[in-house]
Amino acid sequence: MKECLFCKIAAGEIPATKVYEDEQFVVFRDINPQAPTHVLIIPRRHIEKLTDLTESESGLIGQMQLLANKIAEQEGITSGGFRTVFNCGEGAGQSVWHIHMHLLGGRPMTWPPG
Ligand code: DGP
Repeated sequence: MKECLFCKIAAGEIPATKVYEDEQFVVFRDINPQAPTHVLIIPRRHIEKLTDLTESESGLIGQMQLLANKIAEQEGITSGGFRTVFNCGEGAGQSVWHIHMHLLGGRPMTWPPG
């Protein structure tokens, strides 16, 4: 998607601190981190929001979580606990219209989130 910020980051057209990338996914540090580790896991494929996922894409979220587990290990935040979050829709705080999983850790997490 030409005008999508995260598509541009995935393509390397806009700089970001990438911590992982492969053919399907890119992981980079959030520009406004809410925890010592705060990265965003995105599929390269442009999908606006969770509710746009189709049956054939249902495996994508599982793959993203497995990748989050791997990055959490890499970041050393597994034993302390971490959180993965999707915001879906404006009311939930989604501000970038390309699905992304937040991975946060490195500090105690409270509940409920704001
Ligand atoms: P959300 O509110 O769930 O749509 O999360 C969007 C996140 O994207 C937010 O935590 C800030 C982050 N973000 C926005 N613009 C940029 C950017 O240009 N670079 C990086 N690295 N992160 C960004």
